[in-house]
Amino acid sequence: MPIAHQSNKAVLTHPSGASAEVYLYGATLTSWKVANKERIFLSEKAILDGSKAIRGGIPLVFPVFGKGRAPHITAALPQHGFARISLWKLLNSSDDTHTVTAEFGLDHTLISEEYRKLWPFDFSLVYTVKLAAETIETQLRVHNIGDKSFDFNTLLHTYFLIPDASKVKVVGLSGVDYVDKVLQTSAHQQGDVVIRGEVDRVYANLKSTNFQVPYVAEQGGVQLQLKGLGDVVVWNPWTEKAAGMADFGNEEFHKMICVEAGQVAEFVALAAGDSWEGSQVLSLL
Ligand code: TA6
Repeated sequence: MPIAHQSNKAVLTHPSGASAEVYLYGATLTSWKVANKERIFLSEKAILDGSKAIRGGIPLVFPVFGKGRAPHITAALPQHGFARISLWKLLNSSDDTHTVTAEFGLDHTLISEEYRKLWPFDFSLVYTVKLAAETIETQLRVHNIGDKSFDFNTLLHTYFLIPDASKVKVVGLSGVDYVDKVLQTSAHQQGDVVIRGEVDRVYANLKSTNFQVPYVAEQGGVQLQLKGLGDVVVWNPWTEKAAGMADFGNEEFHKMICVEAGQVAEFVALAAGDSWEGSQVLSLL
């Protein structure tokens, strides 16, 4: 059955055997398997009962990246916004010879009173997951269905499962300026990004829409093809930050890298009645 709708998640299964799982909590995709091999990192300590953002998968950051800053209206919202900690609906699903598709929705009537007060805009989010034999596309559409314009950040906060963090690189960011949140400075990327310690960087104004994360010591890796997303965040917590997260194993930083596509360096302004969309297609190297 292409789509199995369980109480708290939807399971997509492609005739090729590829599969994906999306929790309604945050519309968080927590698994993508091709050839029976998992490609997405989910912490063994991740909390999956809807009481906290899921540690791993593809959490959806909206309407603010990180902690908003006063006087901006997002200042009082939780870190990374409310979308990843709200309960979404499965709107519909379909399948054809090539693709299994599921659409999830969240709007201002589905978020808590608290967040509604903090972010008093009428909005509708539609998140589409398209699973094919060897690729998966995740697309977010933001609709301003109110009579006031609003600003937002958004990010597909993707955690990739990798053999060894010290033996991967991110290709496609060379020549791009970034904000280094570890060293609290701005810098210019030269060559590929490698992980040799804690990395937390926001690359803005990308020069390409295509990025690869090849495994250096062995065959394989993943590729990201972006549309409508102009920034990439690269994150690995390494030892200290890993030890400081209760929902993350102390040694799990060896097995993951976050390469996150979105609009975070600046806010996107969306006028009343307007819509915005951005997407990524993940494929295998
Ligand atoms: O996207 C990278 C980042 O903003 C890091 O600064 C780190 O905080 C990470 O997200 C995880 O954030 P979380 O709120 O899920 O603990």
